[in-house]
Amino acid sequence: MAEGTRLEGIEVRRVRMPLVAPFRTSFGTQTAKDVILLRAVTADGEGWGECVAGSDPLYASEYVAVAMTTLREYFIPAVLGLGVADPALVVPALDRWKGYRMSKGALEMAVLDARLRATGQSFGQALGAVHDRVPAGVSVGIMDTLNELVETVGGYLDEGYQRIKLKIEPGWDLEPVRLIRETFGPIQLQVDANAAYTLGDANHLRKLDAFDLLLIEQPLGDENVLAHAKLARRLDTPICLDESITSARAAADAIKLGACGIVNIKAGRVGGYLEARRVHDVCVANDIPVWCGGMVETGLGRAANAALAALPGMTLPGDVSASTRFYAEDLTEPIEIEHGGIAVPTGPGLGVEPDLDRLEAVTVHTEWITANRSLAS
Ligand code: OSB
Ligand code: MG
Repeated sequence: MAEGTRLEGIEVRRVRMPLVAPFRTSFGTQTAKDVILLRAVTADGEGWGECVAGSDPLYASEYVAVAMTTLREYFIPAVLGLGVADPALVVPALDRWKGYRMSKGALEMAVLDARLRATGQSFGQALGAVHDRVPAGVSVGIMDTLNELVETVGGYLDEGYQRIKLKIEPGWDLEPVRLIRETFGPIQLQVDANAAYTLGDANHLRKLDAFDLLLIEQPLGDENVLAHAKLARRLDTPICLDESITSARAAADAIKLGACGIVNIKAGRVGGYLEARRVHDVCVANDIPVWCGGMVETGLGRAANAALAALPGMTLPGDVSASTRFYAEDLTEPIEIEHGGIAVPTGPGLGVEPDLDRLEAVTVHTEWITANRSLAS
């Protein structure tokens, strides 16, 4: 017998959340976050999923407009066709369609949340969390000036953030890193290049070894796994992969090749929280430290990430930050930083609730899809 009750329909909601400040990375500048929210309605209650795809195909090929189409045309009908709200069946039911892991993961998250709310279990309990709070870390975008960077990082340290991640790109790397290290001393510091370099930059990247960084994240292209292994042999700073790790199998292969000493886990990138747990397990089995990445989530995804970040192998601080890092007003009660940490929610499912008025205010489109019909508004 399958685990779960009847799945009655899925509401697809596209929301647009303004950011408190532009977030610039090597692949572009974001001023608002387009989010697809999925509400799975079952005979035993409902659950929420958040799709982390970006507005444009810049971080990954998957992006909001195609994710909407793929969900509507393929994934939601297939999951509704299961008839049952069983989280373990969602991603397997979508296996014959390539890619679109963020959309698949969002559907699984909605069904998992519904299931857990019905059974009274939290995401943390379901995933195997072993901590009730996790250290807060923050990802800091590329700035127009070094002064602005120092001020921004200083502000985050004052708020209690335990670890700073600087976005870098050619032309914004050695100088900002040196300045932050000199200004703030022995803080936990790391960098993220979002695939902005090539193996030809190895001698340049080696200069980062002088700054005692925890890691350098995804210096080379997503598919350049072997090149990361070559680069790793030329750097003292450990290489952490983000974009390249799209599944537990990809993690196992990259580790075997020597392409990374550390892995960033994002549930959306690997196709859901259940696969994220498997990536974690592969890394732990290989003595590879892992940490929880972020995708500028609303409070819903942020709550799930806090649970994921509390797994035993998550030995480095994640991009787990407060709601205020990106949003003046979140969709849920604000996720807060307290004594440098974020509490892992303990209530059923995600343990946080969307504020329905706030949700309405930022919604740009809603569709309600059942097994035999679809209504758009
Ligand atoms: O590479 O980690 C990344 C945000 C959007 C897309 C990619 C990345 C990021 C971040 C993390 O750096 C942002 C966060 O804290 O949510
Ligand atoms: Mg990254």
